[in-house]
Amino acid sequence: AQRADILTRADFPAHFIFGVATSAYQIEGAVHEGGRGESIWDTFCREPGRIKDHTSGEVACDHYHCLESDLDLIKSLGVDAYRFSVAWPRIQPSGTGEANEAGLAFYERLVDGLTQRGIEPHLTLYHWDLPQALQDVGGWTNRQTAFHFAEYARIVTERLGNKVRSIATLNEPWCSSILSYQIGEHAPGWHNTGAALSAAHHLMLGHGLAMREMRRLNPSATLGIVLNLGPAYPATPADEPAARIADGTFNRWFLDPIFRGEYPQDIWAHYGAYAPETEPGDLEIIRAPLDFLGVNYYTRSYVAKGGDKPSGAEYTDMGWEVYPDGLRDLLVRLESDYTLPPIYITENGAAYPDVLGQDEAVHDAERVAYFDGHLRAVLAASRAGVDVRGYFAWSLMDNFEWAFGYTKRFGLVYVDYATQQRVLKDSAKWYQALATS
Ligand code: GBH
Repeated sequence: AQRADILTRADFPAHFIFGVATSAYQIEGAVHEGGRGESIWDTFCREPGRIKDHTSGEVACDHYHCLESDLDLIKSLGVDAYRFSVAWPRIQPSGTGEANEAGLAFYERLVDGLTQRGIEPHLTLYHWDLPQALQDVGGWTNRQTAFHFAEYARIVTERLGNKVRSIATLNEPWCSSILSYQIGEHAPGWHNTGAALSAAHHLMLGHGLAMREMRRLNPSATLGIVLNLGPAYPATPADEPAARIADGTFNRWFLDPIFRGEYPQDIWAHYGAYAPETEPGDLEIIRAPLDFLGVNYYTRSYVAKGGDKPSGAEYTDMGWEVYPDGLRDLLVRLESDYTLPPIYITENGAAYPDVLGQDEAVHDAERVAYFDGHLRAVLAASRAGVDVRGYFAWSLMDNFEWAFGYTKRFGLVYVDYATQQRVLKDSAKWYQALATS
């Protein structure tokens, strides 16, 4: 539960920023407007059995049309920063060629609207909505996609580079490779380990190429990447080897190329014939120096042979264990194992089965406790010497939760999808009190 001693800004390092985050496909809707092309998520959502409630992001939170009032909503929370993503198919409807002016203009309105309200814009280039036309020629398994991504990054940076506080290349490349091409839970829904590792390599190559392009164009920009990370804990000493593999495939497979310019040898051997084809020079490109690392943390992995669960654990509506100490341990370990730039927690949050009460309120005490616990874990890491500069709650509002459709609610703000009414949950009020303390 939430502690009695209330967190305030004074507990955090000077200039620490509090923000909220979203992504394009999860909130925008308006998929046929402004010249937007199709993305792999439009296709995926039409395939039977892919999305739990058979929905899609076609309307979502209708943010595309509610932009001005959503900007006011963000402002009302008193936060310093807003993290959003740009939909590649709004900028290049078929993934290559001429920029689509209406797409650029939409994000320029968003960025200007934030700045006018005194909120820092933090832009993510790729939060999973690959143009379908690129998927038609193999998606991220096609090496050319990395070069197309760098071109897209150039277009966005030319227009918005001077107006945003930071640019992240990719959100969670583990999800857009392993979860998408091996586990098949996300678009394009493949079940092919070799393809997934080739996709992961091309995502990282695309990240490196985009970094190079954006640096050239805008040497003063603040550039980085967002990784989903989580420590793996062995249940018993006998589970240690399996935990090393879990850590290696989830964390080190991405961290090592980006921060050391090499793949982890134990996991390369573990993948055997599935290991990706690389070209000379790729890892030099991938290890481009970064200005920040974005860390998305939701839960830990608990590695036990019989699949046992940790005793006394609590779980969110996703079935993910609530384990704030994992965030502290992760940050401390990152700082000791790698030479890192400043860190931002770019996502952290929890789904709970919220209900809008007769009192027009949502009493989500569990979510408040989740945020409180994880912010304290950030503080513990910061006191242990980790350079954490900010925290973005996931998410600003309830939205399209990928394969779970609208069945899971992660928002600080409740969305009534029938009316598009937004209602501040108790957690939003709690976060607002912290941000304005
Ligand atoms: C983020 O992904 C996304 O960036 C965001 O768009 C999304 O809405 C949000 O999380 C909530 O899902 O799957 O049981 O093995 C987070 C994806 C979640 C993947 C935790 C790994 C580990 C637990 N990660 N998951 S499990």
